[in-house]
Amino acid sequence: MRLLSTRDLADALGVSESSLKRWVDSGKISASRTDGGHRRILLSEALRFIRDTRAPIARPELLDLPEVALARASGEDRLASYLRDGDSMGARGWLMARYLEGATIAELADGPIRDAMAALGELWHHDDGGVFVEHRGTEVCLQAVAQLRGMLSTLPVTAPVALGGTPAGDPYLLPTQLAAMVATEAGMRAVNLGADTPVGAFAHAVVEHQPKLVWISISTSLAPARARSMSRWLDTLPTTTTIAIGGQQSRTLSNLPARAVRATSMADLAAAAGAILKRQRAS
Ligand code: B12
Repeated sequence: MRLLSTRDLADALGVSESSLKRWVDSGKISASRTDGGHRRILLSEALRFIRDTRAPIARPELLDLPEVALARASGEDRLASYLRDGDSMGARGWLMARYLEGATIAELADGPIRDAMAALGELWHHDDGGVFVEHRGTEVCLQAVAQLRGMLSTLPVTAPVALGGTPAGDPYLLPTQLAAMVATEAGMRAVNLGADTPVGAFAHAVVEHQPKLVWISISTSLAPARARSMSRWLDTLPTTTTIAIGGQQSRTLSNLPARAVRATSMADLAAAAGAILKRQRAS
């Protein structure tokens, strides 16, 4: 991870170096010292400070965020346009800029990402050209979301685990990736098993990771036999495990254990993760 000098960060934020040194010395920004006594700031710490204080970035390229500068320069204000045009840099810059302005992952997922993907999903009705644009845009969105995932802080090994994925036959990668990021942002260590995960694989993963939260994302209609085997398995989970079920076709999973939460948004998942962490802190 890159280390910034106080001059680097001051220039990026468009403030004086003396202000920046003051913020470091008062503990607003954590820094280490070189052998010569110079302050050095981790890029991740600089981004945390920018997000928490909503500090405007004057020169994003100085923080290794050239895509933010590019998205700004293009003036395009809709994620959907970047996805439709297959503009990977633009989509990454747009998402990252919103994140650095303070939007949470759940807000981005339930708002612009969901809306932009829904707009993309209208295209395949028309012709193969629409299908091509939809597939390309989905890939661009997945890349942008993955880059954002890399910016989330790493959590201590003592943090409780959240684990999830989509059932066998469900190819949808984006919602389960976002669920993992929402759990991480809430303070849980996320294990995302990704798309098309058989029940047996969920079962093995749960034995290994002992999660406090299991999420299942269902975007495509679940065949009755698969739904039965999934709900039988969920029933075997310890009562201390929170179960969250969501996604466009989550209704096709019936006979859930009574304690399973049916959720419609990533905000609901963030709330479930927050409640687990609150209980853990209290005990
Ligand atoms: C990308 C995409 C695909 C890609 C997926 C690629 C990949 N690897 O991920 C591919 C190309 C595989 C695909 C295939 C198909 N697709 Co498709 N696809 C989409 C699209 C455009 C985006 C889905 C997406 O990622 N959305 C973004 C996420 C973030 O939004 P979301 O799913 O709404 O999730 C939100 C909530 O539900 C919730 N949530 C989700 N999961 C969870 C989990 C938990 C625990 C919680 C708490 C909350 C939660 O939070 C999210 C954020 O708010 C949608 C359009 C749309 N409206 O969504 C169509 C769409 C879902 N597809 C559709 C169709 C018809 C198909 C195909 C049948 C097309 C075909 N003829 O082959 C196939 C079927 C594939 C299958 N096996 O089921 C239709 C479904 C219509 C219907 N209601 O039945 C849609 C709606 C497009 C449309 N407008 O017609 N698709």
